[in-house]
Amino acid sequence: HEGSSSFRKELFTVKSPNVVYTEKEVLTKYTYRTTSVTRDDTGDYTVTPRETQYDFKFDRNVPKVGVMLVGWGGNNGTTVTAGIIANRRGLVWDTREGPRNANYYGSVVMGSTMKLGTDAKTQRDVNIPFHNVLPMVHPNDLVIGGWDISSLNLSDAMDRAAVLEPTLKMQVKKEMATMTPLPSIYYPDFIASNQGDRADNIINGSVACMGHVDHIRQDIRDFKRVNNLDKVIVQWTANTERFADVVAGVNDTADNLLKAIEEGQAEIAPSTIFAVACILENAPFINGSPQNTFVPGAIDLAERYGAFIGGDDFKSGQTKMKSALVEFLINAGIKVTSIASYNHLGNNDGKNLSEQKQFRSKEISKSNVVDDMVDANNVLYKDGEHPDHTVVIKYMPAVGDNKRALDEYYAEIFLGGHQTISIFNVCEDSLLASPLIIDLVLITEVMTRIQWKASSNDGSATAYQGFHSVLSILSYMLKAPLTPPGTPVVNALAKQRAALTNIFRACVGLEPESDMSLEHKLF
Ligand code: NAI
Ligand code: DG6
Repeated sequence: HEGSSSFRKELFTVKSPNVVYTEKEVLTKYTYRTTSVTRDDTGDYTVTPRETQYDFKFDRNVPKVGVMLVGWGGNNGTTVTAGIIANRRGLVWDTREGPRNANYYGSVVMGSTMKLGTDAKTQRDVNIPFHNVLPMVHPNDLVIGGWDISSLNLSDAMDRAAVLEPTLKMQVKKEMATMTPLPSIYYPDFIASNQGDRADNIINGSVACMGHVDHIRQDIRDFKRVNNLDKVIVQWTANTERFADVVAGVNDTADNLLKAIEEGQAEIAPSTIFAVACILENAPFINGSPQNTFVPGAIDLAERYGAFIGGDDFKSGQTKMKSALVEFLINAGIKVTSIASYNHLGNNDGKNLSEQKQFRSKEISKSNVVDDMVDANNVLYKDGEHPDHTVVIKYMPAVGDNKRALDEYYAEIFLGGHQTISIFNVCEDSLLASPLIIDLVLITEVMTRIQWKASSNDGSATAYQGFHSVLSILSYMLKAPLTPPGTPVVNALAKQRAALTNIFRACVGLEPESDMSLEHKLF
């Protein structure tokens, strides 16, 4: 079992005139190389390689971080909490297949590696754990808290979720019984009516008001103070809400949104109230559900305060496979013509999604996930052409958290032939989502420690600043990635991972990962 302290040590130092280490920071001069393309009236392209110089400043000190989950008492909330406790204590438990021990499988940060470079002697790849590229918070060190409209303590809520083995639950029960979610805001119009019977832990009032924003802000402040934290990151892992209507004068700008909250407008969702509270409190806020929490006014507000936001909707199973498989098929020159995705599940998420408006939010976030891959291939697809794509979700209580996802990919191959690929994916949904919750926290936290400025050759001083408020770097973990207004959405999984990897590398002055391997080809 790996202790958390090792995460605070750096595994390597970079020897380069462009990289300077101080006690507190890594200062890097970085050349960002791109390719600029113009097209003239005759349709001919002119291609120009470009270089932009940036300075990056990375804070090496790993802070003490708290995570507050909205929907803490749900399946994801209880599973991720039990998982962190199990890892922290190095627990081992019996199953019918033998003993199992705590791990962080399914987390990119904790379970995957990155190629650092090539061994100077053997010319073989040197791979290191992802979490060792930059000094990061260890998930075992996270302090967890949060809110839920259900008052069950985390131990009883974990039993209700019915995800974990009894032999594991037994060992974390006592600690989890001491954890009780804070009361939350509940506007019944936004989640399914079938959730009403668990809403016994609520702050007064059933429409938006500034009192609710202030209440949540105070909760964050108290949590930070009581636990002596440097930073708090908040994630929405509560029920999927219906989409909010985007209405001019109500939620279209930051000022209108704040005014609408003051006036008690009925079209402001609880998740947007949490987002506003976090932005004002400068606590990064990530939306793990599909609804449009980040109405234009919320994004505008985040930009105004330079606060970090990210979303939407954890990408755990079916969509992750889809964004890898479709990218592969289309890049292999195979024309995907239809995708049929069926799900059935029996947990409380499935129950909530059994009502039309909440299902619709999920249908939207699951449906737009191959657009960029299709648009990128103008050999296979004409302008505006798109594969047929359907998404079905059914509530089947008997299967509990063991979600079934059945997918059929139908494609056109050489000379009018067809290829049909069927996938049947079964696993506990919350065991897939929990590591994503951890990754989102750890990566977001790193982003709070990176500063950049455009390098100036003329000696004029520009100030360091943070990344854009909308953290599109989190796209790998999210189904419907939120991007800075006007910028493209990338769903292709390999590209999302490359962005993550290469931004981390840039912070310590390393070139993007290259798979050219010329050292094995030119001799
Ligand atoms: P869940 O239904 O077990 O948990 C949601 C919790 O949120 C419940 O305990 C509920 O009482 C609470 N809640 C509802 N409204 C609230 C509010 N206004 N404030 C505070 N708490 C509130 O659902 P689960 O399985 O944990 O999923 C959570 C969310 O994550 C859902 O929206 C789901 O669609 C989304 N998601 C889950 C994935 C997975 O693989 N498990 C993947 C992608 C998204
Ligand atoms: C039904 O699909 C339930 C949903 O909450 C999903 O399980 C969840 O959004 C994960 O979706 P995906 O497509 O990433 O497996």
